Amino acid sequence: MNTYLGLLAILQTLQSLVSGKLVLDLSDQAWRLENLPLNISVPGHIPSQVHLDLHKAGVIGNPYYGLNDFSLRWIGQSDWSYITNLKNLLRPNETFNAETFILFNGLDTFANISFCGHHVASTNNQFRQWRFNITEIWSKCPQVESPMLEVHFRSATEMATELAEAPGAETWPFGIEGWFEYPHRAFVRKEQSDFGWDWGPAFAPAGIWQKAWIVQVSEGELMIPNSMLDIYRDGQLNNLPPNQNTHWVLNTSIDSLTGIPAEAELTYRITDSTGKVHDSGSLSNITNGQDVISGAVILDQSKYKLWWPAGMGDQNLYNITIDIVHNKRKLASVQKRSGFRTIVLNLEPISEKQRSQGIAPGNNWHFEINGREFYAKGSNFIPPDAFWPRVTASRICSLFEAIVAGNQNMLRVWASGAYSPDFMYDLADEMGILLWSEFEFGDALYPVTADFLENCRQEAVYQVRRVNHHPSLALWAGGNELESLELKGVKSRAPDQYDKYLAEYETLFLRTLLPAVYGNSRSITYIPSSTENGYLSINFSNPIPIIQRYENLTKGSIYGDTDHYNYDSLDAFNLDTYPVGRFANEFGYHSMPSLSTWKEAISDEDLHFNSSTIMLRNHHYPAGGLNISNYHNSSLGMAEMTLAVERYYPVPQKTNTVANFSAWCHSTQIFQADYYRSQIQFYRVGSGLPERQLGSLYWQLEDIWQAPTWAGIEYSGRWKVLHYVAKEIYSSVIVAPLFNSTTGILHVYAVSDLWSKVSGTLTLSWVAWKGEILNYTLPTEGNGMSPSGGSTTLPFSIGPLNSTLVTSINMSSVSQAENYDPRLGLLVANLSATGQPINSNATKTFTHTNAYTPTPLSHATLEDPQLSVQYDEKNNVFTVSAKRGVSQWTWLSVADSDSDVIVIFDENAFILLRGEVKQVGYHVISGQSQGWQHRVTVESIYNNTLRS
Ligand code: BMA
Repeated sequence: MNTYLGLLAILQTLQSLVSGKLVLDLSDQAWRLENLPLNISVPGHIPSQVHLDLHKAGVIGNPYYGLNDFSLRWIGQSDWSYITNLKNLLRPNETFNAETFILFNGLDTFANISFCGHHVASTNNQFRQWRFNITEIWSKCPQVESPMLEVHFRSATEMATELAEAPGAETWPFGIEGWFEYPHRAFVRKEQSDFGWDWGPAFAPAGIWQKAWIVQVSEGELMIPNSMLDIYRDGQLNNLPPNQNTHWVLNTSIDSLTGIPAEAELTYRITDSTGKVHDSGSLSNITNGQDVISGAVILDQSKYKLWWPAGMGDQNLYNITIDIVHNKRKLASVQKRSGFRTIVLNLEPISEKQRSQGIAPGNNWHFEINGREFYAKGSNFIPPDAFWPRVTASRICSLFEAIVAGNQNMLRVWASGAYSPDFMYDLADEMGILLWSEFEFGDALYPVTADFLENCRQEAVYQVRRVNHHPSLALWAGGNELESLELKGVKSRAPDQYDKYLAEYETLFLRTLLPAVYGNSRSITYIPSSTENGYLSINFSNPIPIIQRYENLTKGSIYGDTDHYNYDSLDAFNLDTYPVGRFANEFGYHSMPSLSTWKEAISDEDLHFNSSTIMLRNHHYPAGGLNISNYHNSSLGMAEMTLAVERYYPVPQKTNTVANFSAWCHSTQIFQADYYRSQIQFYRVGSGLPERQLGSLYWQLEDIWQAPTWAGIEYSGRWKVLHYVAKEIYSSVIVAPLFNSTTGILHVYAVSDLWSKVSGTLTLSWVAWKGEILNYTLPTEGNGMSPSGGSTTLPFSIGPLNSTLVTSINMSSVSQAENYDPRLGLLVANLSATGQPINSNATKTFTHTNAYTPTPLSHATLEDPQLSVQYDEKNNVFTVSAKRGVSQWTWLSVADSDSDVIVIFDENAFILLRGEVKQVGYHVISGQSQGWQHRVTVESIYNNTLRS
């Protein structure tokens, strides 16, 4: 399916190019990549980047190996040329009166293009599609048979410095630009993390990173470089929840390289996935600006099935074909696959009705799909590779499978990487993953010269039009943490200049990007910043309808979404330190990748925790941000992980250094997962509290390379402990023990994100580390516990998309209680409930186990659970059991010798009680190693720390 999809995307692009025109795919040309001063001339490719081509030619080693992030910086700091001789290019003559164009879907970044020795153009934006008419130049070199096409790239890091140092260039207070490796990225419309980020390397690559063509269009023909399709409810306005009972509007707008005849018409044809035609006809309200033609039609809503995200219904998709017709002749045809849905980020004031339901005043900040509130469960997506041309559809497909398997329904595609390729949206459409998308601006303020703004506007218009038809597109945000970090930063660092920078911020993010969205889409919400307090007012009769709230807050009211990073691990499980808001769009802590993943990138002698190579691959600098005094202080990131492990878990003490390193890496992952679980369940409980919290997207889904980062999925595709734990805590119905350290009370909640009521029971048992269930009654508050044989069973019911407090236990009086049992280990909570999955009438049983450990494992007297694992060949599952004590963080893994095979288990990092037997399925995501199943190992945190 993956390769097929990749091909389909390319074919779809070409299809619109080919009919009736001559198209030369520049990927098929023989290219040279040259740097003559460095004496380098090797084969080049399209789409590609310099590092990839140099690696392919054997000039450099694997850029991801060891410290190549540093030693290969000369590549990003040099200029490079891609050169080819074009054969097969036709000469216009009397019978073939064609115009000739070069079309680049992406140039990274500062390119000077020449054709036949003549300058064509200079470019300065990685994210724009570049279209150049070279008809005149072509006519200027009549003798040349096979003209030379040259694309010369200037070093982006050097250009950034030049732009920043140019007379009159904008400046900002120190620290406003999040500066990781190379400075001045704000001047450059290039993937911002190419200059380094706290989770990634700084290669600053260059190249023709997207497809490119030469197109010859003869008179009367059209060539379509980009087009927009918008499906929305009649009367819908961006940012406002639409009426779900109105018909659909299909609006389209199509770009053309050559002039569209004045009387041209538009027709449409809609088929479902079986090819059945649903509807066809003509579009009305045609406007024709020659280089762009638009039209719209109302579609009967009863004819179309809705598109739903994963877990909420089917992903119904339709193929929509729009033809440009003139004098009954089809001049061009555009085909897009789309879906019928509304997705809105509701930022409206809390209504009286909501107030009467116990929701705190302020504003909403949650998503609604087809008019329904839902709990957004997910994570943040960063560029999956420092070199996009090698990101395949199958890589994305595998990540998306992990998202769906992980019970997630939304990804925030973080600003400051690159706009997602078409195949990524295609896969998301098919798999039901909502993509919160962002313009590529982040952790900086940006220039506002007329040129810069126009460059950004062009970029935004192209990208919005390119992807608007995808039902998975959930939102456009202006950039990353601009309001919450950047504007606040200016206020504290240079309060007297706040008004100036605020005005500049609004110029770009409200007056430039917002119209780019609203002018090309009625279906998608726009917010200027990923983390924000929403709007103060919205009025569509104003040219810029939104007035942002910023710090205009009323005490007791709740606004906006939150992010949360606290690297003092002492606070990790102190719920009072977590933000209370309507939606958590970022939160996290870093951890190490596994030994097998490290081995892919560093040498054996570097396999110890604080080896220089590992420390230098840790780009997480001290909490509170980077400044001159702590720049390159990588050890801090390492220390944060070490301290957290020592604080909460027994410390690995293996005598074999590599085994000990591996155990340490694993322990950092356990802390990370534990911390995220604590936050995710806290946020989910908030769905039933006054904050009416309706989303949590943790930082971050996956890795860009092998390094200590916030990721839950390693570069190799292996799941860290985090992804397994997130999968479990994102199950629809969960039990969540929340301990309030101020009051000393443990509140046990049941939470459900289903859309109808759920009822069930909760069984609570105190279990000693040796494994026996203690016959122990606890001092309780609210719902009293009625013990029977050591365990207590309590009934509960939860309303739709809500949480309910099942019981409260006063932990401060536990140790003083008369029947206190000093063997107290952990409180195990088992939930079993019945209810209806979303969009289904069937009844299903939901189960979930969670635990609360009053004493951190670092201070507990853990027992050897005597774990064993057997591969059950007949059922193709692993049978895991614990003979003795409690097994905490039970971890199945493939043997080191089988690291060629990458396996995902259906469950991992779970609790296993004494005598408990669990069957665990799996699937292989890549590689093979004969008979690996028989060598799978199982360990608990006890074994991980055991001296051996
Ligand atoms: C937030 C993100 C990223 C960053 C992450 C971890 O600031 O938006 O910019 O990588 O936290 O520090």
